Amino acid sequence: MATTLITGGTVVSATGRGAADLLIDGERIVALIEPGATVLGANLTETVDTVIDATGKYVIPGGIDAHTHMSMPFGGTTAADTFETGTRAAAWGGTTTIIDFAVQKFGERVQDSLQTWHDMAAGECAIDYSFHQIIGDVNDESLRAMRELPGEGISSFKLFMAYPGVFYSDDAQILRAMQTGADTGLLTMMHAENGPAIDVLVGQLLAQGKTDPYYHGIARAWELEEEATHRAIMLAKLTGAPLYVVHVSAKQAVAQLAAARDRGQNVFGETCPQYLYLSLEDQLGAPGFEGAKWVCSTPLRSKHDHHQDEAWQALRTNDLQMVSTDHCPFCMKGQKDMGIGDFSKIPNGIGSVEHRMDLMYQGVVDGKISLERWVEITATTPARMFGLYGRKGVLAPGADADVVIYDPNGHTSIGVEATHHMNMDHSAWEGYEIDGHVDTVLSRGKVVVDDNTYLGRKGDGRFVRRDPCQYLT
Ligand code: DUC
Ligand code: ZN
Ligand code: ZN
Repeated sequence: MATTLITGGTVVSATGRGAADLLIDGERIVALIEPGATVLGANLTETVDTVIDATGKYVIPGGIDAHTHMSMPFGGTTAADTFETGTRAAAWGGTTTIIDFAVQKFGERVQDSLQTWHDMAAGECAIDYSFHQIIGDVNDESLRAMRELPGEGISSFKLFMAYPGVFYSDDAQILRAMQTGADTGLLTMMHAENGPAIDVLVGQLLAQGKTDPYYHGIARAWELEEEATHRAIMLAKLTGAPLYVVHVSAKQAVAQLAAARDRGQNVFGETCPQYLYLSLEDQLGAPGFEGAKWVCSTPLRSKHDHHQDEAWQALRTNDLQMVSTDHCPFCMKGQKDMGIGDFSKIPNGIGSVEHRMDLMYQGVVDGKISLERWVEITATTPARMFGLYGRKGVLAPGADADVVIYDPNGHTSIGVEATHHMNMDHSAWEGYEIDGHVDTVLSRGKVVVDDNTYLGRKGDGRFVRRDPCQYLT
């Protein structure tokens, strides 16, 4: 097995930082050692196969993006990144594991949908991957099938309170699925927006001739995110189901989660970079049809209501526990443009899988979160939350050697112009400048990105079976 020593860097974990060398044997980390240590009288730098100099740089666990949608059929089209292109872009950006969503469509068997996602991803991925299971048709058979998921290495499932006629579950279905989830040791993930009420508002806005992308954000009012979040929390309380609310954007939804946590309930929330940086007015309200680039659900919120500040604050106080991307990219040409003249036909989704680590690092530079919290919300908590900890999310003996060497003195320009690697004809982040740079990325001991050169291969990434989720209160 080849040995690698990452030397001279500052190793950063969720709890601290310090000078240490990282010794890797094959796919695993074997030791964190004092810089310049000797083993059996020999200097390690002379005995290992490869030495990587990380002087002046941070050495962190590879990022885990726990919310992606590669090749997802949605909104009359299919998300533009495949497992091949999307995981390659993720690797470029310092993410070494994704957890994507297998989608059970209405009328489909859960097992068949999971197999479909395995077939789509197998042999295609540049980095390791796992799946959550979307239950899009809660019925007796799918509830039975949910009981098989832990045996398949799947420890979480997702329901939608939005998208009536597509993925939507009503309250009775949610209650039953949560009961089964609680009983089976599965974490319930929830898209919390009141879909039927949104559909009424969409119809009314369109009837008034309000067809621009901006009105996507008006129809999906924060009240309908707050209400659904509250309802999900109450149903979870009743059933004893731990609850994880995805893509939280409204400060009022954050407050619902915080209040439930204060009462001692096992509820958690993720937010996404778009809700920390972008707004209803500046992006969704861009001139003409431009705003379509930022149509996603939950939607971007008003910059006048301090949702962004509250989300950063919640990340600091652990009222929100982690940051994923909800990576679901659609091109403007041939996909987003289906909604010219009717915002409700714009496929919902933003592509960010490549930029999450950088965008969150900018939060460190800007004084919004600490360096340690950066590691925690992008790697360590996702690993714990979703049953990967020990193997992923930590630099410790026995863990997979998924490692990012991050250069705080480097610089990253984001956008199509700067040649991003996602399969998109635009970037939701065009022009963003980051005061840091992903320098080197190792996936299970193999260097996949080295100083702006991609060295990975499709098929290097493996499916990772997950343990039960670890609920952090
Ligand atoms: N929201 C999105 O923006 N895209 C995918 C699905 C979702 O809920
Ligand atoms: Zn969603
Ligand atoms: Zn999603």
